[in-house]
Amino acid sequence: MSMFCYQCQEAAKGTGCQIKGVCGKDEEVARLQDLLIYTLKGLAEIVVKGNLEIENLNEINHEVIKSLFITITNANFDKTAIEKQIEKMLGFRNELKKRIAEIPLGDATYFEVTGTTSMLEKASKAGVLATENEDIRSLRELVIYGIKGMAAYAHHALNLGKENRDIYTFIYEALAATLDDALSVDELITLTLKTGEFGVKTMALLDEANTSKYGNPEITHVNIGVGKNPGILISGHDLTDLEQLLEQTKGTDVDIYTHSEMLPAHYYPFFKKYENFIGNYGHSWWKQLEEFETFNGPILFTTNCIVPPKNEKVRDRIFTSGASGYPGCIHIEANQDGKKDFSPLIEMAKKCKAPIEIETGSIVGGFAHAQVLALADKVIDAVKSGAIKKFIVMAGCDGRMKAREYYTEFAQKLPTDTIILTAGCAKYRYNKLALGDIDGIPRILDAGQCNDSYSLAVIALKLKEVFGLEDVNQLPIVYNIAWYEQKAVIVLLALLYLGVKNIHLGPTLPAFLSPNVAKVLVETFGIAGIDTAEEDIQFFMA
Ligand code: SF4
Ligand code: SF3
Repeated sequence: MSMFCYQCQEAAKGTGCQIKGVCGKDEEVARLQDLLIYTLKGLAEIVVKGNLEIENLNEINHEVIKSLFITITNANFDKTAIEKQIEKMLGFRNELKKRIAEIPLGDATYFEVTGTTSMLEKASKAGVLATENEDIRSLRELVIYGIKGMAAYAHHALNLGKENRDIYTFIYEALAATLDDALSVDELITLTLKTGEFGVKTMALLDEANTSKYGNPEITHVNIGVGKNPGILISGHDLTDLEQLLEQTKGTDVDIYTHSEMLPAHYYPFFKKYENFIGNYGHSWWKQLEEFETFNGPILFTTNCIVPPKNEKVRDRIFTSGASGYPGCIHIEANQDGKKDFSPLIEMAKKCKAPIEIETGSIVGGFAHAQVLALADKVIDAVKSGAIKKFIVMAGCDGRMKAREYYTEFAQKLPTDTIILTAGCAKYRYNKLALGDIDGIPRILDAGQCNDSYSLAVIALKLKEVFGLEDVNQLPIVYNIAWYEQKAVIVLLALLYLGVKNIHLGPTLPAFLSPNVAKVLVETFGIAGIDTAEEDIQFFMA
Protein backbone atom coordinates (compact mmCIF):
# COMPACT_ATOMS: atom_id res chain seq x y z
CA MET A 1 0.00 0.00 0.00
CA SER A 2 1.53 3.29 -1.08
CA MET A 3 -0.61 5.66 1.02
CA PHE A 4 -3.55 5.52 3.36
CA CYS A 5 -5.92 8.37 4.08
CA TYR A 6 -9.51 8.23 5.31
CA GLN A 7 -9.96 11.69 6.73
CA CYS A 8 -12.74 12.98 4.48
CA GLN A 9 -16.17 11.91 3.31
CA GLU A 10 -14.86 10.94 -0.13
CA ALA A 11 -12.48 8.25 1.19
CA ALA A 12 -12.29 5.68 -1.63
CA LYS A 13 -14.87 2.86 -1.38
CA GLY A 14 -15.94 4.31 1.96
CA THR A 15 -12.82 2.86 3.57
CA GLY A 16 -9.77 4.91 2.57
CA CYS A 17 -7.67 6.15 -0.35
CA GLN A 18 -4.74 3.82 -0.96
CA ILE A 19 -3.30 4.62 -4.38
CA LYS A 20 -4.30 8.21 -4.96
CA GLY A 21 -6.74 10.46 -3.18
CA VAL A 22 -10.18 10.95 -4.68
CA CYS A 23 -9.41 14.61 -3.86
CA GLY A 24 -6.39 14.47 -6.20
CA LYS A 25 -3.76 14.17 -3.46
CA ASP A 26 -0.99 11.88 -4.67
CA GLU A 27 0.99 9.35 -2.68
CA GLU A 28 3.89 11.68 -1.94
CA VAL A 29 1.70 14.54 -0.72
CA ALA A 30 -0.29 12.11 1.43
CA ARG A 31 2.84 10.66 3.00
CA LEU A 32 4.43 14.06 3.56
CA GLN A 33 1.26 15.22 5.30
CA ASP A 34 1.46 12.13 7.53
CA LEU A 35 5.04 12.98 8.40
CA LEU A 36 4.17 16.59 9.15
CA ILE A 37 1.52 15.40 11.62
CA TYR A 38 3.97 12.92 13.15
CA THR A 39 6.53 15.70 13.58
CA LEU A 40 3.93 17.82 15.36
CA LYS A 41 3.16 14.93 17.68
CA GLY A 42 6.84 14.67 18.64
CA LEU A 43 7.06 18.40 19.22
CA ALA A 44 3.89 18.30 21.32
CA GLU A 45 5.29 15.47 23.43
CA ILE A 46 8.26 17.68 24.36
CA VAL A 47 5.95 20.61 25.23
CA VAL A 48 3.67 18.42 27.37
CA LYS A 49 6.23 16.23 29.12
CA GLY A 50 8.67 19.09 29.51
CA ASN A 51 5.95 21.34 30.98
CA LEU A 52 7.01 24.15 28.67
CA GLU A 53 5.32 27.53 29.05
CA ILE A 54 2.99 28.04 26.08
CA GLU A 55 3.39 31.82 26.28
CA ASN A 56 7.08 31.45 25.47
CA LEU A 57 6.38 29.49 22.32
CA ASN A 58 4.71 32.18 20.24
CA GLU A 59 6.10 31.45 16.79
CA ILE A 60 5.96 27.70 17.38
CA ASN A 61 2.28 27.87 18.43
CA HIS A 62 1.49 29.73 15.22
CA GLU A 63 3.41 27.31 13.02
CA VAL A 64 1.79 24.30 14.70
CA ILE A 65 -1.71 25.50 13.82
CA LYS A 66 -0.60 26.42 10.31
CA SER A 67 0.92 22.93 9.87
CA LEU A 68 -2.31 21.25 10.96
CA PHE A 69 -4.26 23.49 8.59
CA ILE A 70 -1.96 22.54 5.68
CA THR A 71 -3.04 18.90 6.05
CA ILE A 72 -6.79 19.58 5.82
CA THR A 73 -8.48 18.07 2.77
CA ASN A 74 -8.04 20.19 -0.36
CA ALA A 75 -5.89 22.85 1.33
CA ASN A 76 -2.37 22.15 0.09
CA PHE A 77 -1.12 19.91 -2.71
CA ASP A 78 2.39 21.39 -2.88
CA LYS A 79 5.08 18.83 -1.94
CA THR A 80 7.83 21.42 -1.75
CA ALA A 81 5.83 23.61 0.64
CA ILE A 82 5.00 20.61 2.87
CA GLU A 83 8.63 19.45 2.92
CA LYS A 84 9.72 22.92 3.95
CA GLN A 85 7.15 22.94 6.71
CA ILE A 86 8.39 19.54 7.98
CA GLU A 87 11.95 20.90 8.06
CA LYS A 88 10.81 24.01 9.88
CA MET A 89 8.89 22.01 12.50
CA LEU A 90 11.79 19.57 12.97
CA GLY A 91 14.01 22.59 13.60
CA PHE A 92 11.61 23.83 16.29
CA ARG A 93 11.35 20.34 17.76
CA ASN A 94 15.12 20.00 18.06
CA GLU A 95 15.43 23.44 19.57
CA LEU A 96 12.77 22.63 22.21
CA LYS A 97 14.47 19.34 23.02
CA LYS A 98 17.49 21.28 24.24
CA ARG A 99 15.33 23.18 26.73
CA ILE A 100 14.18 20.16 28.72
CA ALA A 101 15.94 17.86 31.14
CA GLU A 102 16.48 14.22 30.19
CA ILE A 103 13.03 12.61 30.24
CA PRO A 104 12.12 9.53 28.25
CA LEU A 105 10.46 10.49 24.96
CA GLY A 106 9.41 8.46 21.95
CA ASP A 107 10.51 8.05 18.35
CA ALA A 108 8.53 11.09 17.15
CA THR A 109 10.84 13.35 19.14
CA TYR A 110 14.06 11.71 17.98
CA PHE A 111 13.76 10.70 14.35
CA GLU A 112 15.76 12.60 11.77
CA VAL A 113 15.25 12.80 8.01
CA THR A 114 17.33 14.32 5.25
CA GLY A 115 15.72 14.99 1.90
CA THR A 116 12.61 13.75 0.16
CA THR A 117 13.47 10.05 -0.01
CA SER A 118 14.16 9.69 3.68
CA MET A 119 11.05 11.75 4.51
CA LEU A 120 8.88 9.43 2.41
CA GLU A 121 10.48 6.36 3.92
CA LYS A 122 9.92 7.59 7.47
CA ALA A 123 6.36 8.63 6.63
CA SER A 124 5.44 5.10 5.58
CA LYS A 125 5.93 4.03 9.21
CA ALA A 126 4.31 7.07 10.79
CA GLY A 127 0.90 7.26 9.11
CA VAL A 128 -2.59 6.38 10.24
CA LEU A 129 -2.06 2.60 9.99
CA ALA A 130 0.89 2.70 12.40
CA THR A 131 -1.76 2.27 15.12
CA GLU A 132 -2.79 -1.37 14.86
CA ASN A 133 -5.87 -1.51 17.09
CA GLU A 134 -8.70 -0.20 14.91
CA ASP A 135 -10.67 1.37 17.77
CA ILE A 136 -7.66 3.22 19.18
CA ARG A 137 -6.75 4.28 15.62
CA SER A 138 -10.29 5.48 15.02
CA LEU A 139 -10.36 7.59 18.21
CA ARG A 140 -6.87 8.96 17.68
CA GLU A 141 -7.80 10.07 14.17
CA LEU A 142 -11.14 11.50 15.32
CA VAL A 143 -9.18 13.70 17.74
CA ILE A 144 -6.55 14.60 15.12
CA TYR A 145 -9.21 15.57 12.55
CA GLY A 146 -11.00 17.60 15.22
CA ILE A 147 -7.85 19.55 16.04
CA LYS A 148 -7.16 20.07 12.33
CA GLY A 149 -10.49 21.87 12.06
CA MET A 150 -9.84 23.68 15.33
CA ALA A 151 -6.40 24.80 14.12
CA ALA A 152 -7.88 26.18 10.90
CA TYR A 153 -10.31 28.36 12.86
CA ALA A 154 -7.61 29.36 15.36
CA HIS A 155 -5.44 30.39 12.42
CA HIS A 156 -8.14 32.71 11.04
CA ALA A 157 -8.61 34.24 14.50
CA LEU A 158 -4.85 34.70 14.81
CA ASN A 159 -4.76 36.55 11.49
CA LEU A 160 -7.18 38.98 13.13
CA GLY A 161 -4.95 39.33 16.17
CA LYS A 162 -6.94 37.07 18.50
CA GLU A 163 -5.50 33.99 20.15
CA ASN A 164 -6.05 31.93 23.26
CA ARG A 165 -3.25 30.05 25.00
CA ASP A 166 -5.65 27.45 26.39
CA ILE A 167 -6.47 26.39 22.84
CA TYR A 168 -2.78 25.91 22.01
CA THR A 169 -2.29 24.02 25.29
CA PHE A 170 -5.12 21.68 24.37
CA ILE A 171 -3.78 21.13 20.85
CA TYR A 172 -0.38 20.06 22.27
CA GLU A 173 -2.12 17.84 24.83
CA ALA A 174 -4.25 16.18 22.15
CA LEU A 175 -1.36 15.67 19.72
CA ALA A 176 0.82 14.14 22.44
CA ALA A 177 -2.06 11.94 23.64
CA THR A 178 -2.24 10.26 20.23
CA LEU A 179 1.27 8.87 20.88
CA ASP A 180 0.38 7.52 24.30
CA ASP A 181 -0.15 3.77 24.15
CA ALA A 182 -1.26 3.73 27.79
CA LEU A 183 -4.52 5.57 27.03
CA SER A 184 -7.61 3.36 27.04
CA VAL A 185 -10.59 3.60 24.71
CA ASP A 186 -12.57 5.32 27.50
CA GLU A 187 -9.83 7.89 28.05
CA LEU A 188 -9.70 8.60 24.33
CA ILE A 189 -13.48 9.07 24.27
CA THR A 190 -13.12 11.63 27.07
CA LEU A 191 -10.41 13.35 25.01
CA THR A 192 -12.76 13.39 22.02
CA LEU A 193 -15.40 15.25 24.02
CA LYS A 194 -12.77 17.65 25.32
CA THR A 195 -11.84 18.30 21.69
CA GLY A 196 -15.46 19.38 21.18
CA GLU A 197 -15.23 21.69 24.19
CA PHE A 198 -12.19 23.41 22.70
CA GLY A 199 -13.94 23.46 19.34
CA VAL A 200 -16.65 25.62 20.92
CA LYS A 201 -13.99 27.89 22.47
CA THR A 202 -12.19 28.25 19.14
CA MET A 203 -15.32 29.03 17.15
CA ALA A 204 -16.32 31.57 19.80
CA LEU A 205 -12.86 33.14 19.51
CA LEU A 206 -13.15 33.37 15.73
CA ASP A 207 -16.66 34.77 16.00
CA GLU A 208 -15.35 37.46 18.34
CA ALA A 209 -12.39 38.13 16.01
CA ASN A 210 -14.63 38.46 12.94
CA THR A 211 -17.40 40.52 14.51
CA SER A 212 -15.14 42.88 16.48
CA LYS A 213 -13.31 43.78 13.28
CA TYR A 214 -15.98 43.51 10.61
CA GLY A 215 -19.23 44.02 12.57
CA ASN A 216 -22.11 41.61 13.06
CA PRO A 217 -23.41 39.92 9.89
CA GLU A 218 -26.73 41.45 8.83
CA ILE A 219 -29.46 40.56 6.34
CA THR A 220 -27.92 41.08 2.91
CA HIS A 221 -28.98 40.42 -0.67
CA VAL A 222 -25.89 39.28 -2.55
CA ASN A 223 -25.73 39.81 -6.30
CA ILE A 224 -24.97 36.63 -8.24
CA GLY A 225 -24.68 38.32 -11.63
CA VAL A 226 -21.59 40.05 -13.04
CA GLY A 227 -20.40 43.56 -13.92
CA LYS A 228 -18.49 44.83 -16.95
CA ASN A 229 -15.01 45.07 -15.43
CA PRO A 230 -12.49 42.28 -15.17
CA GLY A 231 -12.55 40.62 -11.78
CA ILE A 232 -10.58 38.70 -9.18
CA LEU A 233 -12.34 35.73 -7.61
CA ILE A 234 -11.53 35.04 -3.96
CA SER A 235 -12.28 31.67 -2.38
CA GLY A 236 -11.71 29.98 0.97
CA HIS A 237 -12.39 31.30 4.45
CA ASP A 238 -9.83 34.00 5.29
CA LEU A 239 -11.47 37.40 5.67
CA THR A 240 -8.18 39.25 6.27
CA ASP A 241 -7.02 38.30 2.77
CA LEU A 242 -10.27 39.67 1.39
CA GLU A 243 -9.83 42.91 3.32
CA GLN A 244 -6.32 43.40 1.94
CA LEU A 245 -7.42 42.55 -1.58
CA LEU A 246 -10.28 45.05 -1.41
CA GLU A 247 -7.97 47.76 -0.07
CA GLN A 248 -5.45 47.12 -2.83
CA THR A 249 -8.07 47.18 -5.62
CA LYS A 250 -10.06 50.13 -4.25
CA GLY A 251 -10.51 52.79 -6.93
CA THR A 252 -9.23 50.53 -9.73
CA ASP A 253 -11.29 49.04 -12.53
CA VAL A 254 -10.82 45.58 -11.07
CA ASP A 255 -13.86 44.06 -9.38
CA ILE A 256 -13.83 41.51 -6.57
CA TYR A 257 -16.14 38.48 -6.49
CA THR A 258 -16.45 35.78 -3.85
CA HIS A 259 -16.60 32.05 -4.54
CA SER A 260 -17.94 29.22 -2.36
CA GLU A 261 -17.14 29.74 1.36
CA MET A 262 -16.17 33.41 0.86
CA LEU A 263 -19.82 34.30 0.05
CA PRO A 264 -20.69 35.21 3.70
CA ALA A 265 -18.12 38.03 3.63
CA HIS A 266 -20.87 40.07 1.94
CA TYR A 267 -22.94 39.88 5.14
CA TYR A 268 -20.40 41.86 7.21
CA PRO A 269 -21.03 45.64 7.37
CA PHE A 270 -17.30 46.40 7.05
CA PHE A 271 -16.99 45.12 3.48
CA LYS A 272 -20.03 47.00 2.17
CA LYS A 273 -18.08 50.22 1.71
CA TYR A 274 -16.05 48.78 -1.18
CA GLU A 275 -17.75 49.72 -4.42
CA ASN A 276 -15.84 47.12 -6.40
CA PHE A 277 -17.05 44.28 -4.15
CA ILE A 278 -19.57 43.11 -6.73
CA GLY A 279 -21.06 39.81 -5.67
CA ASN A 280 -20.71 36.05 -5.56
CA TYR A 281 -19.77 34.00 -8.62
CA GLY A 282 -20.91 30.40 -8.95
CA HIS A 283 -21.54 27.68 -6.44
CA SER A 284 -19.62 25.60 -3.95
CA TRP A 285 -16.01 24.45 -4.30
CA TRP A 286 -16.49 21.32 -6.39
CA LYS A 287 -17.95 23.31 -9.29
CA GLN A 288 -14.75 25.32 -9.64
CA LEU A 289 -13.26 23.61 -12.69
CA GLU A 290 -16.01 24.90 -14.97
CA GLU A 291 -16.68 28.14 -13.10
CA PHE A 292 -13.04 29.24 -13.11
CA GLU A 293 -12.97 28.84 -16.90
CA THR A 294 -15.86 31.24 -17.42
CA PHE A 295 -14.70 33.65 -14.72
CA ASN A 296 -11.80 34.70 -16.97
CA GLY A 297 -9.77 36.45 -14.26
CA PRO A 298 -7.29 35.50 -11.53
CA ILE A 299 -8.44 33.39 -8.58
CA LEU A 300 -7.12 33.61 -5.03
CA PHE A 301 -7.36 30.60 -2.73
CA THR A 302 -7.05 31.71 0.88
CA THR A 303 -7.73 28.17 2.23
CA ASN A 304 -9.45 24.94 1.15
CA CYS A 305 -11.12 23.68 -1.05
CA ILE A 306 -8.84 23.48 -4.08
CA VAL A 307 -9.71 21.05 -6.89
CA PRO A 308 -6.58 20.19 -8.91
CA PRO A 309 -6.97 22.29 -12.08
CA LYS A 310 -7.08 20.24 -15.29
CA ASN A 311 -6.71 23.19 -17.66
CA GLU A 312 -3.21 24.72 -17.61
CA LYS A 313 -4.51 28.10 -18.68
CA VAL A 314 -6.80 28.17 -15.64
CA ARG A 315 -3.99 26.94 -13.38
CA ASP A 316 -1.89 29.93 -14.48
CA ARG A 317 -4.61 32.20 -13.10
CA ILE A 318 -4.69 30.52 -9.67
CA PHE A 319 -2.82 32.04 -6.70
CA THR A 320 -2.70 30.72 -3.14
CA SER A 321 -2.03 32.24 0.27
CA GLY A 322 -1.84 31.19 3.93
CA ALA A 323 -1.97 27.42 4.50
CA SER A 324 -3.13 26.67 0.95
CA GLY A 325 -0.85 25.74 -1.91
CA TYR A 326 -0.77 24.11 -5.32
CA PRO A 327 2.31 23.22 -7.38
CA GLY A 328 2.90 25.67 -10.21
CA CYS A 329 0.64 28.35 -8.70
CA ILE A 330 2.11 31.54 -7.24
CA HIS A 331 1.89 31.60 -3.44
CA ILE A 332 1.48 35.07 -1.94
CA GLU A 333 3.43 35.19 1.32
CA ALA A 334 2.66 37.58 4.15
CA ASN A 335 5.46 39.86 5.35
CA GLN A 336 6.32 40.12 9.05
CA ASP A 337 3.35 42.42 9.65
CA GLY A 338 0.93 40.04 7.98
CA LYS A 339 0.68 42.23 4.87
CA LYS A 340 0.30 40.52 1.51
CA ASP A 341 1.12 42.05 -1.83
CA PHE A 342 -1.63 41.10 -4.27
CA SER A 343 -0.26 43.19 -7.15
CA PRO A 344 0.54 40.12 -9.33
CA LEU A 345 -3.19 39.26 -9.33
CA ILE A 346 -4.27 42.84 -9.87
CA GLU A 347 -1.90 43.30 -12.82
CA MET A 348 -3.10 40.01 -14.32
CA ALA A 349 -6.76 40.97 -13.85
CA LYS A 350 -6.28 44.21 -15.77
CA LYS A 351 -5.37 42.15 -18.85
CA CYS A 352 -8.28 39.71 -18.50
CA LYS A 353 -11.80 39.79 -19.89
CA ALA A 354 -14.76 40.42 -17.58
CA PRO A 355 -16.44 37.27 -16.19
CA ILE A 356 -19.08 35.54 -18.30
CA GLU A 357 -22.46 35.73 -16.60
CA ILE A 358 -23.65 32.29 -15.49
CA GLU A 359 -26.66 33.39 -13.45
CA THR A 360 -28.49 36.55 -12.42
CA GLY A 361 -30.40 37.78 -9.40
CA SER A 362 -29.44 37.62 -5.76
CA ILE A 363 -29.39 35.39 -2.71
CA VAL A 364 -30.08 36.40 0.86
CA GLY A 365 -28.02 35.65 3.96
CA GLY A 366 -26.51 37.19 7.07
CA PHE A 367 -28.50 35.34 9.74
CA ALA A 368 -25.74 34.88 12.29
CA HIS A 369 -26.60 35.05 16.00
CA ALA A 370 -26.88 38.84 16.39
CA GLN A 371 -29.22 39.20 13.41
CA VAL A 372 -31.43 36.25 14.37
CA LEU A 373 -31.60 37.39 17.99
CA ALA A 374 -32.62 40.84 16.75
CA LEU A 375 -35.56 39.05 15.11
CA ALA A 376 -36.15 36.91 18.20
CA ASP A 377 -39.62 38.29 19.03
CA LYS A 378 -40.84 37.56 15.53
CA VAL A 379 -39.32 34.06 15.56
CA ILE A 380 -40.73 33.24 19.01
CA ASP A 381 -44.21 34.45 18.01
CA ALA A 382 -44.08 32.30 14.89
CA VAL A 383 -43.12 29.24 16.97
CA LYS A 384 -45.82 29.95 19.56
CA SER A 385 -48.52 30.46 16.92
CA GLY A 386 -47.49 27.23 15.21
CA ALA A 387 -46.47 29.04 12.00
CA ILE A 388 -43.01 27.56 12.47
CA LYS A 389 -43.17 23.87 13.42
CA LYS A 390 -39.52 22.96 13.20
CA PHE A 391 -36.06 24.30 12.56
CA ILE A 392 -33.79 22.01 10.58
CA VAL A 393 -30.07 22.62 10.99
CA MET A 394 -28.52 21.68 7.65
CA ALA A 395 -25.06 23.17 8.20
CA GLY A 396 -21.82 21.64 6.96
CA CYS A 397 -20.02 20.96 3.74
CA ASP A 398 -20.90 20.35 0.14
CA GLY A 399 -19.15 17.78 -2.04
CA ARG A 400 -19.27 16.27 -5.50
CA MET A 401 -20.87 12.93 -4.63
CA LYS A 402 -24.12 12.32 -6.47
CA ALA A 403 -25.70 11.18 -3.21
CA ARG A 404 -25.65 14.83 -2.10
CA GLU A 405 -28.59 15.55 -4.39
CA TYR A 406 -30.45 14.23 -1.34
CA TYR A 407 -29.96 17.62 0.35
CA THR A 408 -31.63 19.55 -2.49
CA GLU A 409 -34.52 17.12 -2.52
CA PHE A 410 -34.77 17.20 1.27
CA ALA A 411 -34.91 21.04 1.33
CA GLN A 412 -37.45 21.09 -1.50
CA LYS A 413 -39.75 18.54 0.10
CA LEU A 414 -39.69 19.92 3.64
CA PRO A 415 -43.12 21.12 4.81
CA THR A 416 -43.62 24.86 4.38
CA ASP A 417 -43.83 25.41 8.15
CA THR A 418 -40.15 24.60 8.61
CA ILE A 419 -37.08 26.84 8.63
CA ILE A 420 -33.66 25.69 7.48
CA LEU A 421 -30.72 26.98 9.54
CA THR A 422 -27.49 26.67 7.61
CA ALA A 423 -23.80 27.55 7.56
CA GLY A 424 -20.86 26.32 5.48
CA CYS A 425 -20.80 25.42 1.82
CA ALA A 426 -23.55 22.78 2.33
CA LYS A 427 -25.99 25.63 1.61
CA TYR A 428 -25.26 25.64 -2.12
CA ARG A 429 -27.42 22.54 -2.47
CA TYR A 430 -30.54 24.62 -1.71
CA ASN A 431 -29.74 28.32 -1.22
CA LYS A 432 -31.01 29.28 -4.66
CA LEU A 433 -34.35 27.47 -4.32
CA ALA A 434 -37.43 29.66 -4.00
CA LEU A 435 -38.62 28.31 -0.65
CA GLY A 436 -40.42 31.50 0.37
CA ASP A 437 -40.83 32.82 3.88
CA ILE A 438 -42.91 32.44 7.04
CA ASP A 439 -44.38 35.75 8.21
CA GLY A 440 -41.47 37.56 6.58
CA ILE A 441 -38.80 35.17 7.95
CA PRO A 442 -36.98 33.51 5.01
CA ARG A 443 -37.23 29.72 5.09
CA ILE A 444 -33.46 29.45 4.65
CA LEU A 445 -31.44 31.34 7.23
CA ASP A 446 -27.76 31.33 6.28
CA ALA A 447 -25.50 32.20 9.23
CA GLY A 448 -22.28 32.20 7.20
CA GLN A 449 -19.20 30.02 6.84
CA CYS A 450 -18.82 26.57 8.42
CA ASN A 451 -17.32 28.11 11.59
CA ASP A 452 -20.51 30.18 11.91
CA SER A 453 -22.23 26.94 12.90
CA TYR A 454 -21.25 28.42 16.26
CA SER A 455 -23.97 31.02 15.62
CA LEU A 456 -26.53 28.27 15.19
CA ALA A 457 -25.51 26.83 18.57
CA VAL A 458 -25.79 30.29 20.17
CA ILE A 459 -29.27 30.69 18.68
CA ALA A 460 -30.33 27.24 19.97
CA LEU A 461 -29.04 27.99 23.47
CA LYS A 462 -30.85 31.34 23.48
CA LEU A 463 -34.13 29.72 22.38
CA LYS A 464 -33.75 27.14 25.14
CA GLU A 465 -33.46 29.99 27.63
CA VAL A 466 -36.42 31.94 26.21
CA PHE A 467 -38.68 28.88 26.21
CA GLY A 468 -37.51 27.98 29.73
CA LEU A 469 -36.37 24.48 28.73
CA GLU A 470 -33.98 22.28 30.68
CA ASP A 471 -32.38 20.64 27.72
CA VAL A 472 -31.42 21.91 24.28
CA ASN A 473 -32.87 18.69 22.81
CA GLN A 474 -36.39 19.71 23.88
CA LEU A 475 -36.38 22.50 21.28
CA PRO A 476 -38.19 21.99 17.96
CA ILE A 477 -34.77 21.76 16.25
CA VAL A 478 -33.45 18.76 14.37
CA TYR A 479 -29.98 18.32 12.90
CA ASN A 480 -29.33 16.94 9.43
CA ILE A 481 -25.69 17.79 8.85
CA ALA A 482 -23.66 17.24 5.69
CA TRP A 483 -19.96 16.68 6.23
CA TYR A 484 -16.94 16.52 3.98
CA GLU A 485 -13.69 17.62 5.58
CA GLN A 486 -12.19 18.06 9.03
CA LYS A 487 -13.74 21.43 9.86
CA ALA A 488 -17.06 19.62 9.86
CA VAL A 489 -15.52 17.15 12.32
CA ILE A 490 -14.81 19.91 14.84
CA VAL A 491 -18.29 21.37 14.28
CA LEU A 492 -19.79 17.95 15.01
CA LEU A 493 -17.67 17.42 18.13
CA ALA A 494 -18.60 20.93 19.32
CA LEU A 495 -22.31 20.13 18.97
CA LEU A 496 -21.86 16.86 20.87
CA TYR A 497 -20.05 18.72 23.63
CA LEU A 498 -22.96 21.18 23.84
CA GLY A 499 -25.25 18.24 24.49
CA VAL A 500 -26.98 18.11 21.10
CA LYS A 501 -28.32 14.60 20.48
CA ASN A 502 -29.68 12.65 17.51
CA ILE A 503 -27.62 14.40 14.83
CA HIS A 504 -28.04 12.86 11.39
CA LEU A 505 -24.82 12.86 9.42
CA GLY A 506 -24.50 12.32 5.70
CA PRO A 507 -24.21 11.58 2.91
CA THR A 508 -22.16 8.72 4.44
CA LEU A 509 -20.77 8.13 7.91
CA PRO A 510 -17.02 8.73 8.32
CA ALA A 511 -14.75 5.89 7.17
CA PHE A 512 -12.52 6.59 10.17
CA LEU A 513 -15.18 5.45 12.64
CA SER A 514 -14.51 1.81 13.52
CA PRO A 515 -17.67 -0.27 14.13
CA ASN A 516 -17.14 -0.06 17.90
CA VAL A 517 -16.54 3.69 17.93
CA ALA A 518 -19.55 4.22 15.66
CA LYS A 519 -21.59 2.11 18.12
CA VAL A 520 -20.55 4.37 21.03
CA LEU A 521 -21.57 7.47 19.05
CA VAL A 522 -24.91 5.90 18.16
CA GLU A 523 -25.66 4.69 21.68
CA THR A 524 -24.43 7.75 23.58
CA PHE A 525 -25.38 10.57 21.25
CA GLY A 526 -27.97 9.07 18.94
CA ILE A 527 -25.83 9.83 15.86
CA ALA A 528 -27.46 8.38 12.74
CA GLY A 529 -26.97 8.37 8.99
CA ILE A 530 -29.48 9.43 6.37
CA ASP A 531 -32.14 7.54 4.44
CA THR A 532 -34.25 8.83 1.56
CA ALA A 533 -35.39 12.47 1.74
CA GLU A 534 -39.05 11.41 2.16
CA GLU A 535 -38.37 8.93 4.93
CA ASP A 536 -36.12 11.34 6.78
CA ILE A 537 -38.64 14.19 6.57
CA GLN A 538 -41.33 11.92 7.92
CA PHE A 539 -39.04 10.88 10.75
CA PHE A 540 -37.94 14.42 11.59
CA MET A 541 -41.46 15.84 11.53
CA ALA A 542 -42.91 13.10 13.71
FE1 SF4 B 1 -9.00 10.39 0.13
FE2 SF4 B 1 -10.22 12.38 1.41
FE3 SF4 B 1 -7.80 11.62 2.14
FE4 SF4 B 1 -8.18 12.93 -0.17
S1 SF4 B 1 -8.48 13.71 1.92
S2 SF4 B 1 -6.87 11.16 0.15
S3 SF4 B 1 -10.15 12.04 -0.81
S4 SF4 B 1 -9.67 10.42 2.27
FE1 SF3 C 1 -16.77 23.72 2.31
FE2 SF3 C 1 -14.37 22.83 1.60
FE3 SF3 C 1 -16.28 22.11 4.29
FE4 SF3 C 1 -16.08 25.58 5.25
S1 SF3 C 1 -15.09 24.82 1.41
S2 SF3 C 1 -17.31 24.00 4.51
S3 SF3 C 1 -16.02 21.62 2.23
